[in-house]
Amino acid sequence: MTSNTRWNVVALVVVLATVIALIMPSHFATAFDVSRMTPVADRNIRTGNKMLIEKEIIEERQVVSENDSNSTQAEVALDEDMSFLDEDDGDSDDGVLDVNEIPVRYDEAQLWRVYNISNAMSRRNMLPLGDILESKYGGTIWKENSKFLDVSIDKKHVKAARAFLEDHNLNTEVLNYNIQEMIDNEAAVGANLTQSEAGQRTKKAARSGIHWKDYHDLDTIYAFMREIRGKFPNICRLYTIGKTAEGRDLKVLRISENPKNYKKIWIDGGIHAREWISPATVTFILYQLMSKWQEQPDYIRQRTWYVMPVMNPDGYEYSRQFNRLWRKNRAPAKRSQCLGVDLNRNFDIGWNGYGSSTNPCSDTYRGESAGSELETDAVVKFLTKRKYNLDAYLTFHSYGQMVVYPWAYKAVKVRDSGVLQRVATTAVQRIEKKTGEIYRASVTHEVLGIAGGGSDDWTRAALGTQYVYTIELRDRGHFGFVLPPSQILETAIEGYTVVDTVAQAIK
Ligand code: 0X9
Ligand code: ZN
Repeated sequence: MTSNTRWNVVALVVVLATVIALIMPSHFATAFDVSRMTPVADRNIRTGNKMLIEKEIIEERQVVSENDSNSTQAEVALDEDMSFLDEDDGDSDDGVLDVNEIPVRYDEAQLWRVYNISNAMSRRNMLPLGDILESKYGGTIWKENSKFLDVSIDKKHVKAARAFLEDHNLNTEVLNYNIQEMIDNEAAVGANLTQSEAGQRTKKAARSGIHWKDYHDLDTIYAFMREIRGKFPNICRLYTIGKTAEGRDLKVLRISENPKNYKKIWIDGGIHAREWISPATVTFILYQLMSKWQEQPDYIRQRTWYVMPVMNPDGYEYSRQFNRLWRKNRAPAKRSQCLGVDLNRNFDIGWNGYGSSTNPCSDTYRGESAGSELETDAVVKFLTKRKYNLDAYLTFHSYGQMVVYPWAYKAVKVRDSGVLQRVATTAVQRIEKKTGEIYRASVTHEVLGIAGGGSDDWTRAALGTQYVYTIELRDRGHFGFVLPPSQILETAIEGYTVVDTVAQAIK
């Protein structure tokens, strides 16, 4: 290029940029002037709560979503596989700035463990500690139990939050100094581990592309379920039991040689979006069940398995694309700009009680009413129809390394808690032999505190299922939700050990 032509190109770019800036001044200002945002907007960006920045944008958006709903109607009529391939992935292409689509970063945000929280919480006139750290210091609660609270604090609040905790004599340990670094490492390690055979992070190693060296997107997980159905058409059935608020399918795979007579075991994962090890473990369980089906013992083959790896697909995809620490689903609230309901507070058991929030901006928001969410409703209806012979309900979460059983909504044990404790103890002993990891077996309320609205308690109370367990997978707090991909396989083996033990316990 001659220097004359180069100058002509530069001049043309400058003129074009000026024209565009003149045509769309408000969009430029709102998109890039972060300093104009109020603290509330700031908080909503951090937590990924839905919020459009200007009124005119909200109006524009309403028109777009009307069009969207028309196309969704048409898509529902498609054949199951096609509708999956054609589904709306939630990406809007309308050029509107939506803070939900700005990836949330956690640069130099710290992860803390605060001890002796029950002392602080029992003081009169004091909000629960978690609420204060959330609302005043931009904290995100990772884990709360009777002994400690794990909370991440944004860089800009670290100093003030530390002073607050010191003022209240709350002993605090820093578990991690840079959460973003941990998230970046998780992605980089996954990419490296898959490099040798696949070339890149999500590249397919087999037809569905599934493996357990990295975490996968929803498409890959659903493709894997279809792949299993395709390989075992006589014993598998793939259900779409409902749709999410963003139009994604809710999928369950049934495996059975005799659905009418065999005892049933339900397994789910991904109720909480950020607990990525859960869907990874549940897909591994599927693989483990099916890879040597013919050689499986009777206590595996003579069961009907229902497996739902991702109960919260919208939240899961949101946590992959925009906010690694997102927990809830992505349903809009009626009277708030904040999005999302904690599905494990939305079931109709102790819904109105302790351990959940009525605030739509909270991470433990219980929803408008019990069973208000599409995901909850779909699972409740599906399971209720199949309650006969439903002997086990296993739901995978993270983190904490625990196998817990009802009740969680009240400080009481189920009448056969001795049996549940014994089977859980067997499972944790077998885990220790296999991988050396220590899991704890216990009734839920003793180790995790009281919380209503859980899927586990609901299944036990409403359907009378005997072996109801919530399994909190790895780790014990070092990486928390951001468990390195190098630990997926061993953790998944631990999950499978619980499944195998429970299947054996069923008579
Ligand atoms: O609080 C939860 O929903 C679960 N812990 S997590 O950190 N994965 O969110 C524990 C669920 C135990 N059961 C009930 N609370 N019903
Ligand atoms: Zn969870």
